Amino acid sequence: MTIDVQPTHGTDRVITLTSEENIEVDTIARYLAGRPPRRLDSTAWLATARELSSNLPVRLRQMLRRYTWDAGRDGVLLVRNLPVERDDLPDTPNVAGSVQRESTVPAAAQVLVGLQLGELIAFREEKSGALVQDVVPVPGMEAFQGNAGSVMLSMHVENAFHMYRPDYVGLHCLRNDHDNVAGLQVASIRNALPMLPEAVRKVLHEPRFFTEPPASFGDLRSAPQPHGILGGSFDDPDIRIDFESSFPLDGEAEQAMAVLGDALRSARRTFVLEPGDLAFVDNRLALHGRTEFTPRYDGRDRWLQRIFVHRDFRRSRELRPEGGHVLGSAGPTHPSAKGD
Ligand SMILES: O=C(O)CCC(=O)C(=O)O
Ligand SMILES: [Fe+2]
Repeated sequence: MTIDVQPTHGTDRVITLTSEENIEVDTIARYLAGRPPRRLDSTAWLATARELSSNLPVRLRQMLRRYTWDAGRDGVLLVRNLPVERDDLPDTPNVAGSVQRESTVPAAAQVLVGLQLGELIAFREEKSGALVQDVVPVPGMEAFQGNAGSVMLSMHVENAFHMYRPDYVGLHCLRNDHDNVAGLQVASIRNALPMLPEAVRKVLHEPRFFTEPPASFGDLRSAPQPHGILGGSFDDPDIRIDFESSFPLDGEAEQAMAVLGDALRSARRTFVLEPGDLAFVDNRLALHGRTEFTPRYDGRDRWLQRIFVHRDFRRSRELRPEGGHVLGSAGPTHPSAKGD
């Protein structure tokens, strides 16, 4: 994190690996990356990764454990100084839907850390169901409200429409943008809540909103269920909203959503990630987005790799055929569906 054009904020959950710890993680990740079948989505490879993840440095495991106990006020965990092969790093991909399938050292390191938080999951309709996905700017998609764009990406809970949305979103920076201005933005309901009048909070807890799934999610689109934006504890609620695809069902709900939007904007923090930074966002407590940046499409553009983690793998079993890691849809299958 550098303090450059965009303000960069701290989080109360952060660990910077020492150079010894960096070497330890590098050694495990390098070994793992070479294990057959060297495929990130393979059950056998993941089984090896799961076992090796308990050999991560103890200080890192303690921080991960602390984060799963309580994600802190910001809902963000920042793991810094992970091994990235700066000199050997290939060009940043620049095609839509780009994913990682083969085990590389940075992807292996990210999977190792993620597996200490829970289990990796993906959605069949999104990024072709890959467990490690590229977040890169794509030519012609600059204005797209998704991770292929480079304009300001509006704040959202990841897959807010989905009942089994990720508990954690892990974003691992391999390269930041040329100008070092692209920032991951995070706004937690814990920081926003004190700004909300009680009457507004009550409305936000009621099922007076719905969230539309993207077209690629097929049949889920037909009947989005009304839901509360806030849920669970009144004093320390979960949050479920995507400012691009969540809608109020009445005037009062609309007003409450606007007040919430203002509070979240004030609570928003920006993290300009550096290569080797892995940020986790607690997707139950916080929204995320991204500031604007200017891609050059010269192979040196911003490149994050993304994983989704479920803390309780069992919960989503009904949508995971054969107990695998990829969630299908609840209804009939849509073999032609493509995600982004
Ligand atoms: O580009 C970023 O920092 C975040 C993009 C994003 O929202 C995502 O990949 O889920
Ligand atoms: Fe996102």
